[in-house]
Amino acid sequence: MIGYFGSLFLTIKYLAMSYYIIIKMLVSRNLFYILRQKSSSNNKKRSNMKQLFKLSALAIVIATTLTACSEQPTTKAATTSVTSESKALTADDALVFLTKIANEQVELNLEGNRAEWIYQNFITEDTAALSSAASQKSTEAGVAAAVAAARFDNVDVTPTQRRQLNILKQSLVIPAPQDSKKSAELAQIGAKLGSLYGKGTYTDKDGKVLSLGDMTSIMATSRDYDQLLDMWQGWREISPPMKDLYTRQTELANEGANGLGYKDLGTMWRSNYDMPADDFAKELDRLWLQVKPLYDDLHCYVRSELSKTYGEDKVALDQPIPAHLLGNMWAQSWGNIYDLVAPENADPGYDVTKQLEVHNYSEIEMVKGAEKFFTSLGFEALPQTFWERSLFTKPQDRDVICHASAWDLDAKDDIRIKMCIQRTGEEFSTIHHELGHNFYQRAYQDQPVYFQNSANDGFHEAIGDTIALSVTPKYLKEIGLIDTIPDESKDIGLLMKMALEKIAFMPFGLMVDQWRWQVFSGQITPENYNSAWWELREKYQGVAAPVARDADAFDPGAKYHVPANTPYSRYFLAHIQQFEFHRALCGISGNTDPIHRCSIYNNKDAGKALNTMLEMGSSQPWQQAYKVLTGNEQMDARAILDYFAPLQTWLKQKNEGKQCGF
Ligand code: X8Z
Ligand code: ZN
Repeated sequence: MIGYFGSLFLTIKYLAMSYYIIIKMLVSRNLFYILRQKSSSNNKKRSNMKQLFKLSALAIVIATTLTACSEQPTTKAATTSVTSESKALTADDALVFLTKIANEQVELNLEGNRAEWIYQNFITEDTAALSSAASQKSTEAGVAAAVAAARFDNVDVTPTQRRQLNILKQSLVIPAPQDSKKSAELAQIGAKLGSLYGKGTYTDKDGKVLSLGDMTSIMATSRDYDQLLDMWQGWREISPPMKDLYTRQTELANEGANGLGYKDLGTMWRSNYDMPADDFAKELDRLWLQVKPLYDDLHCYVRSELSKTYGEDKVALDQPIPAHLLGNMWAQSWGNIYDLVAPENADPGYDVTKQLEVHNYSEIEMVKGAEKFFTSLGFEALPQTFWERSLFTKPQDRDVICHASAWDLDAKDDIRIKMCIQRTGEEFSTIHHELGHNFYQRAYQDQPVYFQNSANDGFHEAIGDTIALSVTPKYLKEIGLIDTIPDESKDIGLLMKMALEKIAFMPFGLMVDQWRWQVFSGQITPENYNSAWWELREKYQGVAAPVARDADAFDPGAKYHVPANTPYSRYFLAHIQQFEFHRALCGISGNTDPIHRCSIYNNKDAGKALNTMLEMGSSQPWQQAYKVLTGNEQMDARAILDYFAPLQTWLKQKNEGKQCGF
C-alpha cells in the first residue's frame, strides 16, 4: 500500500534520485555530450533548457527502473500496489503509476521487439516459441496496466495524465483474458497464424514452388486468364488451416476485450479515434460516400476495358469484376493493369519499373533514393544501424515474413525496415511508405512513452504515401530517372495510373474491417466467414471470386493483416489524409502547378510544417495534429476528389451509354 504520504514520499524519492543521476551525469560530462549531440541535429534545434527538462524526465524513469528492479519487478506487482489502494487515489498516485508503467513498457517493448524481429526474420518453431512467450508477457502486462488505469477513472488528474490513462486502457490490439493459460494460448495462436502466412508457398502443376513474391509478379504482369486464376487459387491454399485458429483467436480476444469493459474487440478498436466508437464507424461511412461516385466511374470504365481484353464471357458488363484480373493478388490496387486501360494519347510520364531497370538501380539504391526525399525536406539522414540491421532482400535460405514493415526497436534510434524488395515502381512507393513510418517514429521519440505514436493510426500510414505523391515526372527528371517531362495535355494518363492505385484501394481499405468488426461482434459466424467476406467484396469493391469457393476456404486469411491481426481501417483513413496533407504541403511550398504535378522535393518549409505535426506524436487528440497541417479538425475527401476531378470528367464521358454498377 502506498497511501497519500507514501506516494508523496515516493515522488520525492524519485525526484531526489533523478537529480542525483543528473548531477552524476554532469560530473561525468555525459550530459554535456548528449546535449551537444542533440542540439547539433538539423531538425531539432531545441533549447538546452528543454533538453534538461527531458533529461530530468528520463532520469525519473531511470530512477524508477532502479527502484522497480529491486522492489517490484513485474507490471502486475506494480499495478497491484496501486489498485489495492483503499484510500482515495490522487493525481500523485497517477504520476507514480504512469511513470512506473512507462518504465516497464520501455523494457518490455525492447524485449518483445527483439524477439519479434528475430522470429519474423527466421521463422522456426523455436523463434515462434520465443516470440509468443514475449508477446504473452507484454500482453499480460498491458492488460494489467489497462485494468489498473481504470482505477483512476474518477480521480481528478491532469489532462495529460487523463490522456495517458486512456491510451493505456484502449490501445491493446489484441487483449488477452486475465488467465495465464488463455493468454499463453492466444500468443501461440498469433505465432502460428504468422508462420502459416510467412511460410506460405504454392506448388504449381509443374512442381514449381512459388513464393508470394513470385506470384505477385505474375499477377502484375501476366495477361493469361488461366495462369492468373491458377496463381489466385494457389495462394489461397495457405489459409484453410487458419480458420479454426482464427475462430479461437476471436473468442479469446473478445473475452480479453470484455474484461476491459468493451462489448467486443471491434468496439475496442473503434475506440481509438478520440471520438465515440459509433461515431467513428459513421465517419468512415461518410467519407466512403464522398468517394464512392468516383470509384463507381472508375470501376465502370475498367470493367469495360477488361471485357475488351478477356472477352464478355469472362468479364460480363453487368457483373462484378473477377478478382484475379486486376493486377494484384487481392484486387486491392490496380496500377499494374494500367496498360490495359490506358487512355489513348495519354502518358503517365514515366514507367518507374522500366527506368529502375534502365538505370540498373539496386534495392539499396531504391531505399537511398527514398531517404534522399526525406533529407531534402530537412530530416536527418537515417542512422548507420538502419543500413546494417534492415532486411532489404528476400533471403534464399530461410523463411521470413516478407510483408513490408518498419520498426523502431528501442524508441531511440534503432529504426529499421524489413522488406523483400522487388525492383518495381510499386515497391519504390512502398519504400517511401515504410520510411514514412521510420521518420515519424524518430520525430516523436522525445515524447513520453505513451505519446510515442501517430496522432491516429491512419497518420502513420499516410506519411510515406504523402511523400510518394510528390514522386512526379518533374521530380524523377530532377533525380535523373527520366529525361523529359510529358506535356500537361497528357496528364489523364498520370491521373489514371494514380487512380488505379489510390481510388481502387479505398473500398478494399474499408471492407476488411467491416468484415472483422462483424466477426468480432458475432454477426458473422465461422460457418459464414468466407461467404460474408465475398458478400462484402462484392458490395464495396464490385469484385467477385472467379470460381466457386470450397466449403473449407478461408480467403480472408490469405491477406496478411488478417492472420497478423493488424487493423485495416487505418489504410482507408490514410488514403483520405495523404491527399489533404499533400495539398497543404504543396500550399506551404508555394506550388502553382496543378496539384497532381506538385512535388515538395527540397522544400524546407514543407518539411518543417510536416515535422511540426509528426513531433506531436499522439500527445493531443488527432484533430489537433490534423489542424496543425491542414487547418481542419475533420477529415474530408474533397482533396482527393479535387485531385482527380479532371479524370472524373473524362471517365464520365467515356462511360456515357454504358451500363455501370454492380
Ligand atoms: O501493409 C501495408 C504496408 C505496411 S504498413 C506495406 N499496406 C497495406 C497492404 O499492403 O495491404 C500499405 C497499403 C495497404
Ligand atoms: Zn504502413
